[in-house]
Amino acid sequence: MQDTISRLRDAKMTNILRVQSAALKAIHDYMYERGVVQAMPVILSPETDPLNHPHFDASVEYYGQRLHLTKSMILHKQLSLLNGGFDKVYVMSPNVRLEEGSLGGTGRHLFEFTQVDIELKGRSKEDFMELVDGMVARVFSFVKKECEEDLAALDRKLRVPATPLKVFESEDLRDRYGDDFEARASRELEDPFWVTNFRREFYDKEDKKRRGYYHNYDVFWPEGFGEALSGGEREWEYAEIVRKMTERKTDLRGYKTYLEMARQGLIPSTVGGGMGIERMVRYLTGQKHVKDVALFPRVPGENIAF
Ligand code: ASN
Repeated sequence: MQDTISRLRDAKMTNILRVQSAALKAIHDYMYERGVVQAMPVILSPETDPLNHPHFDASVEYYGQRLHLTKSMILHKQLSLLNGGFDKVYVMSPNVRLEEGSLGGTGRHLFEFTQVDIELKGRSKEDFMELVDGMVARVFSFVKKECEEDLAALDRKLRVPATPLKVFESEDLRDRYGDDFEARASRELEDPFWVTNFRREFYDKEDKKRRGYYHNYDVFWPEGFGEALSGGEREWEYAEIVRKMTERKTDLRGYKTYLEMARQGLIPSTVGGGMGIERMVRYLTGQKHVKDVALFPRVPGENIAF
């Protein structure tokens, strides 16, 4: 309990929360100006992101229905764009991912966190990158201007990144830095940067003519802070979705409505991604671990005090 009390009383937490407030205001203002409508988060659903890596189940039974805590709102983002009246959406989305305890020490993982999750209909990955570059520049310049004293108290010198952010192919970085290219490039480059083409979830688009090439991407923070955002152009064709779910051993029975919509050709062609808020605030404030920017941190493998 003592740890919780010290955390809640820590003067540093004031500076961090002020930076976070400024960053969130900058994001909301920017989205509003760019005509991206805000949807509210869902927390329990019969269908959610399968997450193609090991984790524990987080679901409850309610009146005979199995409901999953949201791992990401990717499927909901896609379906929200069925509405013909808007073509850009974002959500401040809480995610619960019961990760294995081995991730507790990465500095980047909480098993409950928030991402600003964005999706655009009928746009390309270049359009999405342009939108996110603008968001990053806006957040950094606003925080730098508004939170001068907080940054000084945290001994943090913030550099407003030069945009457009650089874009690298993952294969090129692998050639240059080896298999550990994400961590090494994040340590060596000065500004946040994009990396394209990762084999990931079924919903990230794989090139039909060039199998094994994915039209997706991550953004990385520099100074070794690592992954900031991931996303991609999306699969929307039924046959591709089923093929990729099967390849990833995803249980199709968990995706009844989504698959039926895909079968009827209703999934719109979209592009998007999500940026972790705690990771962004960790970088803005220069903290060691994402738990240092959370009032009530949930670290993989650790007991929660409150
Ligand atoms: N938000 C991510 C995306 O849009 C998905 C995720 O967090 N797993 O691709």
